[in-house]
Amino acid sequence: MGMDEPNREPAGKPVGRRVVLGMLGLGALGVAVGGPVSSVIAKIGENDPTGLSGLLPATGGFRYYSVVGKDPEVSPADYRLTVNGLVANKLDISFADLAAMPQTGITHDFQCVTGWRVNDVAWSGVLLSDLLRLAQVSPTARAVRFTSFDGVYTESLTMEQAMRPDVLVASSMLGGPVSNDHGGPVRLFVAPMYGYKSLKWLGGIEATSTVQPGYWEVRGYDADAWVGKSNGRDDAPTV
Ligand SMILES: Nc1nc2c(c(=O)[nH]1)N[C@H]1C(S)=C(S)[C@@H](COP(=O)(O)O)O[C@H]1N2
Ligand SMILES: [Mo]
Repeated sequence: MGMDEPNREPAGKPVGRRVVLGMLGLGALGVAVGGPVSSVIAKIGENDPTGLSGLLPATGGFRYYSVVGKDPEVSPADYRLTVNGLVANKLDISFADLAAMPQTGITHDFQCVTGWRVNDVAWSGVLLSDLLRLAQVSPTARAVRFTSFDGVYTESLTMEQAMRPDVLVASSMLGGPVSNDHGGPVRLFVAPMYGYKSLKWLGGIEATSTVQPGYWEVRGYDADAWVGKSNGRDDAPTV
């Protein structure tokens, strides 16, 4: 495994799934659910009021999270992204359309609110602000809602946050295409905020009049997920 290659957590590591689930007291649940261990950990870890998820073994790499049992699979050839809501020019664009737009690269740490962090991850893609400009967002739109083609996960940003130059509709990460596990072919990357803002398997962008709280936000996490400034669980440097 190369240095840049993400580790699937926890498979293939010396500390295996039984130990990890055991640490969380969830061995039986893991068996009963029968789903991917990563999604079990994601559910527990993100909802973990005890902080026990901080005891998960560090791998120095990403942990793959999905709140649904199975990763959705869409090839670049079949990929569509819609931009609609309070816009004058609705978009329904392909992977090739995105690739033909100006690309921006950002190298930035990626940090989950549960504590794991990957330093200096290379990302690239289209600025969200470019897409919103292309769609001619109405002045009445004060926020943006994102939907995943996993059918469940959602996220949101204020319009001001969405227009930042460090928010990407990313088609590349870690020096290659965004893998299916990481939310490919296209995911969001919200550099200054915790990982839960970086919605995977991006399918829809909707300009809305107000912030519509996303999947984790209706479950208690801050919509303003600035790393180091929200949730009171992190001492990382402020971006
Ligand atoms: N569709 C979708 N996007 C998602 C999630 C998810 O469960 N489903 N988890 C979020 C969380 S909490 C984090 S930390 C990152 C993890 O990204 P990774 O799976 O590429 O490591 O994805 C975010 N985006
Ligand atoms: Mo996360």
